[in-house]
Amino acid sequence: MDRQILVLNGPNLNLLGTREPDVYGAATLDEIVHDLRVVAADRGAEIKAVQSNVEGELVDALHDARTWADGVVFNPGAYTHTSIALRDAISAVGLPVVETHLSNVHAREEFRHRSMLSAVCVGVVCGFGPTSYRMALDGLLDHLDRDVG
Ligand code: CA2
Repeated sequence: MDRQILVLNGPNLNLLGTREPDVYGAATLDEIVHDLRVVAADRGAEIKAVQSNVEGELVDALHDARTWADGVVFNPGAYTHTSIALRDAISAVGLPVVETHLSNVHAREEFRHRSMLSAVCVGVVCGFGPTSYRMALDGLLDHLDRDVG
C-alpha cells in the first residue's frame, strides 16, 4: 500500500502567496501542496494536507495521524518557538515528523533561533522556500524506507 503522509501547516501559512513574498515566496499553500502530491505520487506516497491557525487543532491533527499516517511534514509556524503542547503531541504519537520552514529561521530574529520541537523530530529543513517541503518529504520517505529495511 502507498505510504500515507500528513502535510501539516500552522498559523498564518494560509496567507502564503498573498503577503510578504520577500520572506516567504510567491507560492500559495495550495501550490506547494500540489507540487508535493506530484513528488509523492512519483515515490508511491499519498498526501493529506491540513492547515490550522489553532494550536489545539494542530495537536488533534497529530493525534488523528497516529491512526492512518506513516509520517508528517510539519511547518508549525510561530508555534515552533513556543509550543510545549505540540512537542508533547509529537512525542506522544511516535510518528516520524520533519520540522519544515520556508525561511532560514537561524538568519532571522533571535527568538526564531530556538525550536521547542526540533529535538523530538527526525529532521529539520529550513531556508529553501517551497523546496524545503520537497526536501522534507524526500527525507521523510527515505527515513521510512530505511526503517522498514
Ligand atoms: O519560515 C517558516 O516557514 C516559518 O515557520 C514561518 C512562520 C514563522 O513564525 C516561523 O518563525 C518560520 C510564519 C508564517 C507566516 O506566514 C505568512 C505567510 C504569508 C504572509 C504572512 C505570513
